[in-house]
Amino acid sequence: MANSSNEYSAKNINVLKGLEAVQKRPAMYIGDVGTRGLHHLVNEVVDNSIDEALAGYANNILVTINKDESVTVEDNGRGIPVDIHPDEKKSALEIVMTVLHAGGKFDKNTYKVSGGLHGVGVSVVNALSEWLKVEVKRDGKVYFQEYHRGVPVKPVKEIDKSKKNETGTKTTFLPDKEIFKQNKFKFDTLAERMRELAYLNKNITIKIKDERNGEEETYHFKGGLIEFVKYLDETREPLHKTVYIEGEKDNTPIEIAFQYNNSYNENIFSYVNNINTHEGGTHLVGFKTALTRTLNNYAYKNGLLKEGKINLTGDDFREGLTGVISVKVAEPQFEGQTKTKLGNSETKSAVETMVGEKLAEFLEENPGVGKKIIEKCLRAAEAREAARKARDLARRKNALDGMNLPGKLADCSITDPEHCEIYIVEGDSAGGSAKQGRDRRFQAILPLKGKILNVEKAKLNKILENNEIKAIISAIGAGLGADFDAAKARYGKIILMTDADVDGSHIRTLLLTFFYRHMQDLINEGKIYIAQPPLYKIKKSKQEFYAFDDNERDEILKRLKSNGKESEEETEENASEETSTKGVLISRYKGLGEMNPEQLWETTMNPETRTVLQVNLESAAAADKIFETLMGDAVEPRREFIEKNAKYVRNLDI
Ligand code: 0RA
Repeated sequence: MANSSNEYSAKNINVLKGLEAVQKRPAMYIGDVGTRGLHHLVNEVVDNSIDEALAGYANNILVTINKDESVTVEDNGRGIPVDIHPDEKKSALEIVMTVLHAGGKFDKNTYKVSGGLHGVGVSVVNALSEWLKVEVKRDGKVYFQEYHRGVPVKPVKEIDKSKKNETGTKTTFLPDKEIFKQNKFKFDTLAERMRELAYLNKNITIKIKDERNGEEETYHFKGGLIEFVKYLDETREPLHKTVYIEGEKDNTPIEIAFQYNNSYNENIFSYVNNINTHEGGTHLVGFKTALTRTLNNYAYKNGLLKEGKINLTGDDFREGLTGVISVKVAEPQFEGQTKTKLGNSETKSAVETMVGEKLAEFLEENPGVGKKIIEKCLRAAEAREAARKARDLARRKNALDGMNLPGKLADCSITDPEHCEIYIVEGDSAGGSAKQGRDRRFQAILPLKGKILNVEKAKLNKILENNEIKAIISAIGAGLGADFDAAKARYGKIILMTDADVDGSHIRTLLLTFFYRHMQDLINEGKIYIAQPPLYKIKKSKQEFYAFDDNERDEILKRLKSNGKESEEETEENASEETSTKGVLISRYKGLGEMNPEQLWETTMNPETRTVLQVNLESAAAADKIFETLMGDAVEPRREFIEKNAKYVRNLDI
């Protein structure tokens, strides 16, 4: 008898070619094969269920992280069609799961994404999975198919009956360990995205479960973006009830919510087809233009601007503004460095027109709110004027423009930013070691004294008076805030090097807050890094090893133990003192200052041997929330956040 499985595989030559392309160059399809890429696999599968929900057929999505690190995504949509495709002689389900970009062919009415990382199709997830199993409930039956590294094991098969009215799709996959070296899913990373999706799509309920530890969350937000804005401003005080705009203009569904609060930061997050457009684009421009024009008109018409006083600029209308803009675009064009900038020009006019009309209406109906908003903007204009004066003063003294580099900076000799890096180092003693240990050709060192100012709580003019911050601004030499120009940065890498203790992590967070609020393009362009100094030195006779965490320490000790039978184990938890066990010496570094220049170079600064973490903005909304919670005025949410997320904060990967 013929081996049906082999015969079956033989028909899949074209499919194999497609899958191989994905397996050979996974990063081309999912961005990278690190933690980020791993989590994108789940997002990709969930996106398909969200599409089904947006088409009006599903309202429930369940994501489960299973004990074996596989993930299951279930929805109650129509179920992927299973009928046999007349040309291909295969089930539609099989085609969706194995042919690149086949998903979209079946349904043209939803807002699919082209370009960017999402929307590559579930077949990409299939190609990058050791195995994937899909179950479809349709027409009172349950259909099933399984794949190994994207290749179907058998044709689609009916495996059960289901209740007539029950429909849906359930996909379970185990990412390929040969491709994803880091294959552990983080609940928080997935949950953050599910929460965001639930805010952006108010009719859907998304539940996420972690079978590894029983953790689970259910997200459903009746108020949609209104609740999203409230969540973002949980630790700030809103000045009025949230402005909410919803509707469709020129076939573009638009949803916007915003409010002014008691902070000085602008926090507008924009989305296209549920994707965070970090770099903004036409929808955001349309919103800003309409906001400035409508508020200016309103202020003028109602006599709220005093004759001869300050003019209000666009920036003034956005100080202390938190808002979310979400649009659905049928054929989005994504541009920019990270392909997260919307290019469609028709979207600008759609958003601009809609916001112009509806905001004017809102202001007429809520004159009290209108007055409060204009007063807030006038205060912003006054502060801007004060900051401008402070900046002019500082400029005259050459403190900010890089002409006069800070005295503490040990600059490098090469001047091409591409090849230069600056270490911003906690404390003078570590700064001293770093200066001696560095390669002075391309590495600059800027030591900082103590804690820098918390920019989350300060107005711009105060920020500009702070010496440590002035030193950072002038060393980088690219201006600040609205005037910041990342292209002028004097270094291609900016590396934050702080101690591996509580103070060090606080200083690192203060620095990240500063870069996030005032030099965000450095983060967008991937120029900010976090140095990773070792936690332990392990010495055995003449050999020295460094361990960067407890696991690594234990592994090194195990290796040494199995090499030399004489060195019995006895690894102490929290060995903060030098611990000697039969010739093995373990010391824990208390701070960077304890390392001599050679050690610092070898472990933390030598590009050949060091590890540095690149800081990226996976979710700008999440980053904003973290900074505001950690650095803002409200104490109680901060305490709660730290208690709940102690682990997460330590590994702050904004
Ligand atoms: C195209 C057509 C139909 C359903 C789907 C796609 C669909 C895809 C996914 C992916 C995950 N969950 C899904 N649910 C549905 C149905 C066409 C019809 O029934 O007429």
